[in-house]
Amino acid sequence: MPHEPGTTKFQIDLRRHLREQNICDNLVHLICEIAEAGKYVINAVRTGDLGVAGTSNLYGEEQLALDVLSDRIIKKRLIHSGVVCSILSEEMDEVLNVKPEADGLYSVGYDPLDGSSLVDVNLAVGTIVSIHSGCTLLKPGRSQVAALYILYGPRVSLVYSVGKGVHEFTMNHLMEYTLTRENITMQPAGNIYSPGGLRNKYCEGVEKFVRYLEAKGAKLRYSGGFVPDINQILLKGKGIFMYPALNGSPKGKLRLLFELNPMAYLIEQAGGSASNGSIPILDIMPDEIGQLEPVFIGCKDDVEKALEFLNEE
Ligand code: AFP
Repeated sequence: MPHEPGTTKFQIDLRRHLREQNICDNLVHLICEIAEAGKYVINAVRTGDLGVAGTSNLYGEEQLALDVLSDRIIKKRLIHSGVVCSILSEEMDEVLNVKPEADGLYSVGYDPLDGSSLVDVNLAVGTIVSIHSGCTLLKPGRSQVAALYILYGPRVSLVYSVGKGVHEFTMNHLMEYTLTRENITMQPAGNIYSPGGLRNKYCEGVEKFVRYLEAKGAKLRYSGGFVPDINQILLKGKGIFMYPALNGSPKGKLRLLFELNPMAYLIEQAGGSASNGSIPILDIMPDEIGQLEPVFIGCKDDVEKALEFLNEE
């Protein structure tokens, strides 16, 4: 969508860019509310308590005070947005029904602070959001109407798609999000790989794929944070992230509803692909809210190559 003449892309703020996508006003409002919540989350990350909350989540993972605070900030914003009917986050044990089913409402699945355990060593973390129309999140990721993440790094950036390309906004000194990249696209193959998990627990096919990548000179880039690791591959337009099935953890570690589906939506919108090793992530019909899936996500040819090695087994 070309901008009005005389406007440089750096003057385009998030709300205006969303309006140019010709989407429902409620969806514009919802994404802007989530973006606004990110300003309070970044403040909590920069100054908040790094201790434990004394509770654990659905996965038995100890919750940090920041996990709980970030979740509360976003949840409150979603509830008061007036356009959300159901909410689910990584920090919740069950879906929260906010409003009865009605037209123009959305369901939101989110990881409020993915990688939170990295904050106390000052590494980048992020918020990941999946948006469906209607009141259920237990649908294949391909039916999402939007996905976004907010990356709390040296700069705060927000990357979103409503199915019409992938666009990056960066927070300026006034804490406004301004357009910095539009219609981000990925190359067919790349030279970065992010191998999650423990290599000594990889199956033979994944081990052979990693050796193939090393032989072709690919560079290992892995921070332990899904958002910065995906952001690097997306913005450089080249590479693959994987968190495969591990011996002892056949479904890997990452959550389908609020980590893999939104990231797969964004990567596919940028021309990449995402698979669980058998089928595209976005085609998986979720059985339960806490479902985990192995993942190979990034450049289309790199993901295809990974599947070749897996299928040789
Ligand atoms: P935490 O949220 O517990 O820090 O886990 C982060 C994460 O879910 C995802 O952001 C990373 O890609 C992945 O785990 C890293 O897992 P490993 O530490 O097992 O490599």
